[in-house]
Parts: sequence; structure tokens; C-alpha cells
Amino acid sequence: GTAQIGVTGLAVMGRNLARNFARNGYSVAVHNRTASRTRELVERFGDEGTFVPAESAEEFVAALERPRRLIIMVKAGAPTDAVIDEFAALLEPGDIIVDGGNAHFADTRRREAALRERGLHFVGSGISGGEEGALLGPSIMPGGSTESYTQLGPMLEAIAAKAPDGSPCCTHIGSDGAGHFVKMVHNGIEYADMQLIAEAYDLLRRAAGFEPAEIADTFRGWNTGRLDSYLIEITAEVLAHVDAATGRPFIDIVADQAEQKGTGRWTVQLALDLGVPVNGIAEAVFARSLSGHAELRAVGQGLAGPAPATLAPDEAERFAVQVEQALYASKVVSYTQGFHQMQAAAAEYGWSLDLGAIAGIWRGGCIIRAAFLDRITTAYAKDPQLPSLLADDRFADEVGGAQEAWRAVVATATRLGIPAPGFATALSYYDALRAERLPAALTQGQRDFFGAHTYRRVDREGVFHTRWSEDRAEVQND
Ligand code: NBP
Repeated sequence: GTAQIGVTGLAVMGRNLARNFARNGYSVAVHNRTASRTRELVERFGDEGTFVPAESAEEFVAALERPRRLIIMVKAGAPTDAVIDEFAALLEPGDIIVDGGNAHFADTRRREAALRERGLHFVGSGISGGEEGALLGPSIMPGGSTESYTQLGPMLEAIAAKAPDGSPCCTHIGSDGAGHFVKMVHNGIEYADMQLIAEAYDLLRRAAGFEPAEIADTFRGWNTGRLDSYLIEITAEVLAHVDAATGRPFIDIVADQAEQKGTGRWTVQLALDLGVPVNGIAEAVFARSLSGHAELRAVGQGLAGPAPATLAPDEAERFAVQVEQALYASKVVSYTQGFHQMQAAAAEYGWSLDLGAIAGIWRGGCIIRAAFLDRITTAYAKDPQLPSLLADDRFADEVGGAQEAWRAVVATATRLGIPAPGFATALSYYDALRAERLPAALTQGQRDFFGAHTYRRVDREGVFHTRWSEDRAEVQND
């Protein structure tokens, strides 16, 4: 075979990825279960580069130069397993199968182990940026062996998005499922970013009394500062948009029930398993879930709250400045939590993640691309062992500088009865880290009382129990 890479699964993602390889000068074998998609791709886009269409799996495999590099872009779950089984039987030791779908990282670990037994490389790769990213340059997060990255890396880096400094938004993340895990956390952080932006909008609308078009301008202003990011940019676009049918702001005619496909939920489920507090991400997932519970919200319509009120115009302007600070500080907290989760997963699964490089490859192509990510890279460059982003002087100073405004915003939201779960939970996390003593001491006392779960003391080593139902004397348990 002569094709340098193959793509099987030619729905929107696979088709665009194949075109991206072809446009970058690679010869690409293309295959799809239903052959009409393959033919359509070559008919419509054949002039963009060198495509080698294959009708059968055997023909597809034969079209690839060795070691074969084959990217699967089919529906995640059982279809991916079916396609892996089909092709693995036709490949030879040293060949590389890439799964570019949205797989759960545990599936990727299982598949990688099974294929390694057969001498094949399996690379679970997060690919972010949707349809357009796949065509014009996604952010690519490949896991799998170092050896497979040697074969694959240059091609992936060629088709990846480029950060503002020109570097490719692709790096070898780590072994087995590391790439899909990091992609999942990326999506969890994306949920949190979106929730915080939504809360900022809601507060500017309902507390400050701004119109959507004015809020769009506010976001455009923020987009020239430290919040400069794709999500802030598109927020301004969405808020400025007017519904053609009614002439009303588009935002007012969209049903206020947010949907989700599951990667945010996975992030939170795995954070619970790893024991990592990601309350900002969790609140974002729960906020979407709550929005969809029409029956609960119907109940809520009868519940008491403060009379609606908006701030006076001069206060409103000052409030908008405070909301920017609350948004930034809460954003830093979400990233702190997401990076903590990746750090914990690296320890649990034996990955050596370069957290600074991960922030680096999110600067282009993906939904959370933002100028701010440079600061994370810088923080880990100064100290690769940083235990928390909030341990970095610059982040600590920035969040410390925002904390007064942040509290004012959460207080105003509470006073006016406007939910701001993302801002509030991020602030609670920050204050919990700051607290010299936490009421966890009481929790431990209760656990010892009802379940003899024991406790440790602040003044002596050891494990202790108080005989609560007897003489209340303390016994040492170890
Ligand atoms: P879909 O997820 O809609 O999958 C359609 C493709 O899967 C078609 O090529 C279809 O073949 C093939 N397929 C199915 Br379904 N079952 C199959 C089977 N048993 N054997 C062989 N092929 C089978 O495509 P997509 O929207 O392009 O997404 C592809 C992957 O990328 C998914 O894992 C998705 O989660 C992920 N994705 C990522 C992003 C992103 O932003 N990163 C966006 C969208 C999707 P057919 O033509 O013969 O039916």
C-alpha cells in the first residue's frame, strides 16, 4: 500500500479529518461501512488531495503503507469495538489503530491492553473542536505507547490547530487511556466555563438590568482582557443575535433547558472515584440537569423569594466590573479542580502527564481555547510539581485581588434570589482551602459517635475512639 494514513468512519468527523490529512499533503485511504459515503467523499472533495477509496476492509488495509496507521471515527461504544475487531484481524504486529471517537477512557484502557497482547498499538485519542476543528485543525490528545507516537505524532501535529505562537495543539499525553481521560476533563472544564459565563450573563441581566445587546458589548470588552477566549467571543455573538421570526433577542426565544452528551458527567463520576473535589464542574453538570427538570421548576414557581429588583445605574456599572472578577476567579478555581483531577488520575493509572503541555495544546482548536491557558503553562514551567494552581503566586495574587468583588457578586445574587451555583461553589472551595480549621472535625466526631469510625488527634499520633455510649473515655485503637 501507499497511503500514509487511513480513516474509517466517514460521517462528519471522519470525513473532515480525512480531508484535513489530504489538504496537508498526506495520501489518505478512506473507508466507511456504507460505501456510498466513501464515494461521496471522493466525488465532492477528491480535488483537495490524494484519497485512496476502499470498499472493503481488506482493500482498506491493503491500501496502507507499513506500519499501518488507521484512524477509526465511528460511533463510540459497541460500534467502535466492532470496527476494532474487524480490523485487528487484518493487521500485523507494529500496526497502529487510533480511536478518535469520544470513548470512555476505561474502554480505551481495555482495548489497548487487548491489542497490545496481539502486538498492535492502540491509540485512544481525544479530538476536540467538533466538525470545523476536524477540518481546519483540532486540538488532539493522543494516548498510547511512546513508540506509536513516534510513528503518528508528526502527522497529527501537521493537521492539528496551531496555537498563537505557532506550536501544534497536539502532544503525546501518556500511555493507554490518558488521551481520552484528558479529553474528558477538557469537556468537564468546558461545562464549568459555560456555566460560569451563563451565570455572569444572568446576573448582568437580572441584577444589573442590562439588555442582551448591552451584555454582548460587555463580553466583547472582557474578551480583550484576561478572559480572552473562544467561549467569551461566541457568547457575545449569541447575545447580540436577534431572532428573525419575532424580532426579539435570540436568547429569549430559546428554551432554557440545557442538554448534555455525557463527558461532563463522566468527569464528575470519575472525580468521585478518585476522591478529587471538582465541585465547580459538578455544579455545571447539575445546573444543566436541573434546567431540564420542568416538573421541579413548575413546583418552584410557587415558592417565596425576594421581590424582583435591579441595581441603580451607577451601581450596575460597578457590579459589571465585579462580575468580571467573579467570573475570572471562579474560572481559575474550575481549572484548578480539573488539573487536580488529571494529577490524581496520573498517580492512579501510572501516567506521567505534562500538565503545562496539556494547557498548551488547548490554546487552539478546542472549545476552551483561551489566552489564559498560557498562564497555566507558565505556572507548571516554574514548578512541575505544583500541588494546585492556587499554589502559583500569580494565580494566588489574581484570585486574591478578585476575592472581594467575588464575594460581593455572590452576596448580591443571594440577596436578589438569583442562582449562581458556579460562582458560589468556587468561592466555597477557595474559602475551604483558606480555612485553618474545617468543621470536618465535627464530622469525624459524629462518625466516631455513631459508628466507632475513630479519629486522629491534632496533638498526638495514633488512631482514637471515644466510648460514647459507655464511660466516654478515650481509647487508642492502634
Ligand atoms: P457518528 O458518531 O454519528 O457515527 C457514524 C459513523 O459510525 C458512520 O461512519 C457509521 O457508518 C459508523 N458506524 C456505526 Br454508527 N456503527 C458501525 C458499525 N457497527 N460498524 C462500522 N461502522 C459503524 O459520527 P461522527 O459524528 O462523525 O462522530 C465520530 C466520532 O467522533 C464519535 O465517536 C463521536 O463521539 C466523536 N465526535 C467528536 C466530536 C468532537 O467535537 N470531538 C464531535 C462529534 C463527534 P455508516 O455510514 O455505515 O452508518
